[in-house]
Amino acid sequence: MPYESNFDEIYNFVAQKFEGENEYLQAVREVLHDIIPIYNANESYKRDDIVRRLCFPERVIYFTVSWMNSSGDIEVNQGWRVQHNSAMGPYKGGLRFHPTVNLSVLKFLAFEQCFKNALTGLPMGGGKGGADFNPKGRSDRDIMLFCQAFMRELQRHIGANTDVPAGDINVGAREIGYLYGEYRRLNNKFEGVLTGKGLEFGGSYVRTEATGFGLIYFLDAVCKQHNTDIEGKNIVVSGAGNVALHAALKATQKGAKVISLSNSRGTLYKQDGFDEPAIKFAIAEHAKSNNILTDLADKGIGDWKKGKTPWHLTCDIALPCATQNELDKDDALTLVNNGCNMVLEGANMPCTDEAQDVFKDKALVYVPGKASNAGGVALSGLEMSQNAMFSQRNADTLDEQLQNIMLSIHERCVEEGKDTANNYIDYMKGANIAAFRRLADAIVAQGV
Ligand code: NDP
Ligand code: 2IT
Repeated sequence: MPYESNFDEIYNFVAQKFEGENEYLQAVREVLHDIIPIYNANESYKRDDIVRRLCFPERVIYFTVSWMNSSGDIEVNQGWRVQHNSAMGPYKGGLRFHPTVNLSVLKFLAFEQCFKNALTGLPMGGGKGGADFNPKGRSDRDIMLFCQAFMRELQRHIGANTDVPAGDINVGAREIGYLYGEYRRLNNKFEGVLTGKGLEFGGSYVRTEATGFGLIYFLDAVCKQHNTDIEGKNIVVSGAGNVALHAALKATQKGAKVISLSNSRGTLYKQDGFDEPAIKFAIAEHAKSNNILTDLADKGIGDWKKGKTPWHLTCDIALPCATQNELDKDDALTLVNNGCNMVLEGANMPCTDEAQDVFKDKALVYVPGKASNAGGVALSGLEMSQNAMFSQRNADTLDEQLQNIMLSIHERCVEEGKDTANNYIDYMKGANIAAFRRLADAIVAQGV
């Protein structure tokens, strides 16, 4: 029987099942509003109960990581892999090591990842994993020992055609190398089971840069759409990791002024914008340093504002690139009052629901991460196809492919999110609907 529904009915059902999983429910809410009208208008979506099914991960894997650190002490951590949906391809999504990691956080990330991956147009399902391990201040040896213990558990659940993890917060090239080495030793085979690998063992050019660069390619498209240019704009960036630094680099190369970077301890402010050498220094050193931003401040590059977030700074464009819910309603109001007119997410779900309401209310350009940060996973998809062919494409070709993917995501968002009457593009709505149609069609085609 075709099954008509509405937001309250579906949301309450999900909220009751996953009580207390606040981040997960937030991510579900942000999608449901936009996709329910599409669902109700489609007989096969209703017949197959697509929306409710999409709100449940296909599989959640939990494991304990008991490991011996380099001092000989036993440590115990919790590890997960959430395999949300595989209708479009192998589960695909990063691994996060951070003390705030819990099931709700990983479920929200896996859910978002399904929509993001659908937007790339590549054959990838969605998943996410990680552990509550805090790598900050740990020796390289401890990081290696933890990665190996984590992979000993994870390896039985993944594979090049099953589930392909990658990096996320605190999981970069070094960790992917250690994880991959352990997988290879245990399984005695080369396969593209992880992305973000080193260039010497199946990695892809441009994967490291792809999320940040892709964000700026998307920003370029947004600027064109709104008859403006990135050149000369003041940009506030939060975070000082992979995404933030590569976004800052590309924006600077395009003539914008990036006036901030930040981390969990504070903000580095540079009124006339960081120059390319400073950002390149941060990129080269950030994996080795405990606080690359205070290192820069010590070199006389910028003012270190301890304990401050960057949202009080006057800017044209804000790019939150650190973590979920880092920008709340008050921050949004401050940005708007200071003249900011575009917010593009580099991180996953960095703006709270209330912050998004402010942006919508003030008709700001607001782009959700599932669209604007999709460049990273898109390059991961290209790494998978290179691995499948035992080949390696050159950097220029891949950079061009990345630009084309970001442009096509932008186009799809505009098609589905255009509100002609009010001359406004609702990028969240556009991204949700474009992704949902692809996901829902894949699920319907494969039967219940
Ligand atoms: P990194 O580990 O390289 O950098 C994370 C940055 O965010 C650091 O500067 C870190 O500061 C800061 N940060 C982390 N947690 C917090 C917190 N609770 N409060 C304040 N600052 C925090 O991670 P990435 O750059 O890879 O990831 C950043 C965001 O981008 C995440 O939301 C991730 O999910 C998303 N993303 C990443 C992709 C990728 O390819 N890497 C792809 C798409 C999205 P500190 O060092 O002080 O902890
Ligand atoms: O959030 C994300 O898209 C990522 N962390 C990258 C996932 C991937 O598989 O490359």
